[in-house]
Amino acid sequence: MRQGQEQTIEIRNSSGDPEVVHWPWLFLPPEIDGAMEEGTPMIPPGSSVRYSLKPDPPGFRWFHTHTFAGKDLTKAQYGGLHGFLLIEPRDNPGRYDQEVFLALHDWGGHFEGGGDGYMNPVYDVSTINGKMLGFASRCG
Ligand SMILES: [Cu+2]
Repeated sequence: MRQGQEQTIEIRNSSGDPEVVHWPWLFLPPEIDGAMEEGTPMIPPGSSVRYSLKPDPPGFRWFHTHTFAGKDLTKAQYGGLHGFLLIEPRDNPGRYDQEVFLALHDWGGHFEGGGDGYMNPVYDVSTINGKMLGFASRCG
């Protein structure tokens, strides 16, 4: 996105639960900011919403769910409901030839108990941009 250039974003909730998308560090009105405690309505399952916004300030951002997953390590943020957002400055977008985003995420979570009754989340798989280490058999 370009700073200050109006964008229309459609979000479809394909999950089975009410969802909401937070846009941290963007200057947005509370009804679309994505924090339900500040007034953004939840998106019902199977529904879509359309937001119009003028992205600001510039920089690397991300968006993510603000739904509380509780102990369900497959829901919300645990389920990978996040993404990247690059807002290039209105003027002087910089001198680079490539921008590379890396998303590290853990999957297949479950709780394992400690001797003191405390439960720790443990994951089966870790990925970078959705790929496990060794996904590509050859590099270079
Ligand atoms: Cu947030």
